[in-house]
Amino acid sequence: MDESTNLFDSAIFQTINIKNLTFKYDTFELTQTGPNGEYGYDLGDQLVLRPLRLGDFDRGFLKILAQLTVVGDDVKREKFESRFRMMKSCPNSYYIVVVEDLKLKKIVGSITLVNEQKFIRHASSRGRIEDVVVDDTYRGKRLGKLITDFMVLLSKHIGCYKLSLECEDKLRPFYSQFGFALENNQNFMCIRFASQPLVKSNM
Ligand code: 16G
Repeated sequence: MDESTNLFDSAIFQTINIKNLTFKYDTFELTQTGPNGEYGYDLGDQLVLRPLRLGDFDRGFLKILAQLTVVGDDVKREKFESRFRMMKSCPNSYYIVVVEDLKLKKIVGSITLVNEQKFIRHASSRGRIEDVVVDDTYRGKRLGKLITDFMVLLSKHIGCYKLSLECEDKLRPFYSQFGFALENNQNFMCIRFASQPLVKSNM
């Protein structure tokens, strides 16, 4: 693996019909983004959408996650790379897609789709949207909408029987535009273990 290694095979982008996105975007075109002809999408303004790469540690990937929640000062290069390798070794399970500003060589948005393999529902899989974040200074460019729209389409494409996420009350209108809805008689329940830091810290 070198710094250009993708978390998942970008060839899957060739098989996705982006005409099936919920919304229309000014620029959203399949393009080759990596040194070995890996696929991604040109979003205009020198922004590209592509799989997370090992080298994104140096493009501020963790800094952007820290805009969402705690990352932790202990997550240095070695820990990042070992977690990347672990995720990559689980086929069809971790899809992390980032937006890179090519001018600045900086990650400005990220979204994760976890594809949880199941025995139920004919041994299909359940998708979870996680860690949706767009750099504060890139707000207003519809990047949050675009990456979420894309991941909903990707989850359908890989065969998830359902897709879920957790969000604050104020974000419900945002996610409902893609079809997310509260289900009757279902609750999101959670335990927080005190050994983990609970408060946000700046990296
Ligand atoms: C939000 C995220 C979730 C993330 C959590 C982190 C979305 C849709 N939801 O709920 O994926 O894991 O924040 O907060 O992005 P925590 O560190 O307090 O668990």
